[in-house]
Amino acid sequence: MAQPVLRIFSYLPNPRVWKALIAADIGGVEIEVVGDKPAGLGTWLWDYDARPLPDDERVPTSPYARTGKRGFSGTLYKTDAFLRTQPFGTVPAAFSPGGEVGIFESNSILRAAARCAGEDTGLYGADAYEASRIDGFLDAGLVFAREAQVYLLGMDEPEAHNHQRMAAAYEFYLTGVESALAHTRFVAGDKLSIADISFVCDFAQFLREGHYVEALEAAGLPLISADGLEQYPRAFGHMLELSATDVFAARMGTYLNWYRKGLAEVG
Ligand SMILES: N[C@@H](CCC(=O)N[C@@H](CS)C(=O)NCC(=O)O)C(=O)O
Repeated sequence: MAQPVLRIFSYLPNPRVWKALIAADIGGVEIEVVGDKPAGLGTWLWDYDARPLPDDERVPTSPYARTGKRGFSGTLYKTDAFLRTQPFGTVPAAFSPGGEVGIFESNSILRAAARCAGEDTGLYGADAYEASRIDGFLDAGLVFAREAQVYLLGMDEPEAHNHQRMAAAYEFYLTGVESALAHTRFVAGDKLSIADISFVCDFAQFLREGHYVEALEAAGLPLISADGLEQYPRAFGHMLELSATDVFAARMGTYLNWYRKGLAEVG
């Protein structure tokens, strides 16, 4: 088997990890994935050589003990080497073979996968201009995804303030993607690129707001994506179409089945 071009450590499954895996599959390169279910990652040593820690090493006096900052509450165990290579201390955390270079932010891990796969895939555009346009979509997507992260993490007790920010970010991002798709077959142009991959994975994750209808209702807040198919038909259609293709479905599995089922029921 070919040598992996990257190692990724993360909780699994994770749509942010799928981004790089889909690009790697298209490019015919290997990515090694190491991790555990979300609740399990608190018992792991976060490192290039990540591994589950035995109970007696998970103590407050451990030199690796750190307080979770985003999405994880309580203690996490991160090595100094992890924090040197991953300065924000987040997962997914990617590494060059051997662990010397840390790559963070799922969009940049996706870029790394596309770059390692080579230019022939066309995933990162044909020239500096196309690549930069693709970067623009990835940047806009990150702003959207960050808002979605705060919104979804707050679903225990949805707050009007977060909901308002999410609704504005959704409208801004979806309007842009919808507008782009009015002119080209794919998000950044006439070929599939990492802009499409990032969009599909982040957007599919955002749609999980639909799992919290009751919590939103209790807080008197509407589902932001409720009329999405009518409001942004190209963007929603693109996400649904691409996620059903073999290469996306191989990584995304049944993740969107609940959403497709809901659409079918509405008719
Ligand atoms: N925008 C980042 C988000 C990464 C992120 O925020 N990861 C969180 C988990 S969802 C994390 O690793 N938190 C570590 C901590 O709580 O210390 C990406 O796309 O990779």
